Amino acid sequence: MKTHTLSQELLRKMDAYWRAANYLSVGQIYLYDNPLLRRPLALTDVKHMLLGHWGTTPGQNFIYVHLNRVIKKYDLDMIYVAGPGHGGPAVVGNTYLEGTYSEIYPNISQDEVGLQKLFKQFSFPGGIPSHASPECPGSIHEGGELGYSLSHSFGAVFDNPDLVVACCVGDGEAETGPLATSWQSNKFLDPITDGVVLPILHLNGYKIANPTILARVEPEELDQFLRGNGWTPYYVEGHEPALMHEAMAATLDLVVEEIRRIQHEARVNGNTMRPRWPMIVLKSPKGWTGPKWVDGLQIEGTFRAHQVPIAVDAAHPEHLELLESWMKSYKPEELFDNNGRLMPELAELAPTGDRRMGANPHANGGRLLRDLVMPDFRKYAVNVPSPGSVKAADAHELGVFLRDVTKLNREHRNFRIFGPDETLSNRLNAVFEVTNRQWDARKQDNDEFLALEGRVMEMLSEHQCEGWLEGYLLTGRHGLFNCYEAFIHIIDSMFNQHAKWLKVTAGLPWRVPIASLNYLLASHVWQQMHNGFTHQDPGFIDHVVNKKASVVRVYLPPDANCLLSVWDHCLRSRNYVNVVIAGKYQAPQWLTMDEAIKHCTDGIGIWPWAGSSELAKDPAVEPDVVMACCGDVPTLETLAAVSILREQLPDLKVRVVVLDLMKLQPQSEHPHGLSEAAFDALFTTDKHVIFAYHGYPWLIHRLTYRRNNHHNLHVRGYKEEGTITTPFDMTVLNDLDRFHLVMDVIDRLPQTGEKGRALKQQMQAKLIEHKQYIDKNGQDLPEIRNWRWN
Ligand SMILES: Cc1ncc(C[n+]2csc(CCOP(=O)(O)OP(=O)(O)O)c2C)c(N)n1
Ligand SMILES: [Mg+2]
Repeated sequence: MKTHTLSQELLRKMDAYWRAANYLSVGQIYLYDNPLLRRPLALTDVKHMLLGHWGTTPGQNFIYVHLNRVIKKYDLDMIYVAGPGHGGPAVVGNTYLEGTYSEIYPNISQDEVGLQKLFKQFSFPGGIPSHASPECPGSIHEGGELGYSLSHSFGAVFDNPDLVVACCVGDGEAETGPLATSWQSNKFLDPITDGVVLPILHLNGYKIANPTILARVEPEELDQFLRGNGWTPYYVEGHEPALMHEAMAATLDLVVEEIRRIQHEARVNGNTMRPRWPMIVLKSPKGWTGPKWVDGLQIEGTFRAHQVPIAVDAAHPEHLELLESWMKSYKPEELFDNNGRLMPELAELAPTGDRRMGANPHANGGRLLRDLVMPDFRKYAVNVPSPGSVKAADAHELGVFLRDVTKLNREHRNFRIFGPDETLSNRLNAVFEVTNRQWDARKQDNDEFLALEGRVMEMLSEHQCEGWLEGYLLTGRHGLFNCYEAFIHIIDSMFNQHAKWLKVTAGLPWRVPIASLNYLLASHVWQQMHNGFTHQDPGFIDHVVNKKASVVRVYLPPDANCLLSVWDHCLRSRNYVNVVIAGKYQAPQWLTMDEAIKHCTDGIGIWPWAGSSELAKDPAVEPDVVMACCGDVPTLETLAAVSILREQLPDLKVRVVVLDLMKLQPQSEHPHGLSEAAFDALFTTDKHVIFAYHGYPWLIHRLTYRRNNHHNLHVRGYKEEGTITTPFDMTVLNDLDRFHLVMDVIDRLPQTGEKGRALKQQMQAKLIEHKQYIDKNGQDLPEIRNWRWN
């Protein structure tokens, strides 16, 4: 290792800066008052509840001060991602030292008063969380739930050729599934048009209570593992601060120069061989510089350093002294002036302006967000001369629209489509007329649509797709994730975290809104005939609606024109999670574009042409029954049921209501919710409502239990019956088919009398005929396949 990267003077100052960050970190975890220890530490200066994580923090402080040096030396555009986000004291402390914290929160000033508030607010009621939370400037990654740091980092650097994301990966975090596979993201990075991720594997040896795998395999195995994933690792190892500073500085210089060399090679010399990007393995003790032994147990360098290493309370008076001498070991009098402000000679080590990692606009992506150039979605309308007269594959029609969104924004490089492996099978094939899948591994004859640069990102890891997209959005760009409905559950938890992030940022005026996280679930539960039961699961909706109504939107457009209208809206929206579920097979089209726009704007409506003509003629006439539906397949079955009812029981007055899910909630719970009066006007207060729904039926009850007519609401939906079978049989297995819906009406309306009973028998016979036919022929009855609304 080359020595003397750092002059003695710089080394001394950097060490002091690091000590200042460590001092602030301990202060945040422990102190209620007496922030500069100007008087002997008393128990009343210590918080009652001691919360926070020390173990990871000194290592992250060390990384941060060294990143500051290279940012200045090389004028880097860099942000920091804290994989072990529980190192909140490090990122809060460092953004305070560099000045961004006080700029955003003037109340936390750079003086003794501000220091006291900084310490007190941490993990304190009414204060800030202990993680790299949205409140922390410079953060795009909370890191509360471990595993997504590299995915977020890669998402951030796509289409940001000058950006470097320094990503601290916890060695425990590295054991998670998402992180373990995210090392492979380097096969998707274009060295010309994308920036670069610098992973820093923080090999501090431990998790909460266990050693980590990567710290306990042979060094050679670790090296092989990282190289096997395509990285060139550089090692910084030890615990002696002076030696470690020099080693880290020398390594960072090497690594930055290597990154520049690779980029120059690709961008100037045109060498597009996939580079082996550099990374750093930082092997340092967990809880470095903290208490070595407490009550006869070793702390520093063990798992015991993970959280609060010394319990300071009335039961342990001697621990107070331990804490005081620990804090004093950082020599605060050398670090802060009389007013409690960082010494000027140290403050100047930090970069300035937007180069400070806490102030870098990429970490407040809304600041950089520009609207997409949008084609007029009306131009992509399916021509629908009369309801049900034509068929189309909804997702395919959307693909043509997305193709042009891709094309129109190609120059701005701010729109991408993410998905595990399904852009084609989800019928978005039109996008490949204008772009490719981005891919930087080897290519062979017969490969399709692979290129070094492309707007479509496909890796068979839902975690990566989600994490990349989140990172892309958080840094101010746009995109969507297309996925099988059943397998989107894989990222349930990541969705949770992103929705939480959005909820919190909405309350932070300095965080500028970002583009919405858009899901297209185009291979849905009713269209998995060939894949069967494992691929049939509409439960993501149930999961999503648990989240704040101000954040989540779920759309189940009944046809292609509605789907286009919905996507036009989603791609323009901000700070939401939009879940859109759509079919990908040929299906009847119901609404003209004008009708679709009106329907989608209202989110709910009576389809007068579908219901009894008496009702259409005179709005004052009350229906006998309301047939409601939500989703493309339920709408088809409902309309087919209504056509039977209208023919067989012509006196029955049937109203058809088609709606979006969010409409069902009370207005007080969701901004899309219907008022009580509007709900009653559509669903009546006393008539039976037969409701055909795309997903698990109980959700409809959950959303409507307080509505007036709830006791008359009868919901059909997916009740976990599935297999490889015909499309129509899927609905039969779950009692959602037209014949069951007709029988439901008859069962609920005794006034249908003898005619009703006869029709019910006819329906039962139809179901038997259906079963016999598919068992023999392996496809649906011709009258089902060829059914048309008329
Ligand atoms: C997905 C997930 N599982 C479990 C936890 C609980 N947890 C918090 S910190 C931690 C250990 C992390 O170890 P490491 O990544 O090595 O971080 P460090 O040593 O830097 O603290 C665990 C298991 C979590 N936050 N996220
Ligand atoms: Mg660790």
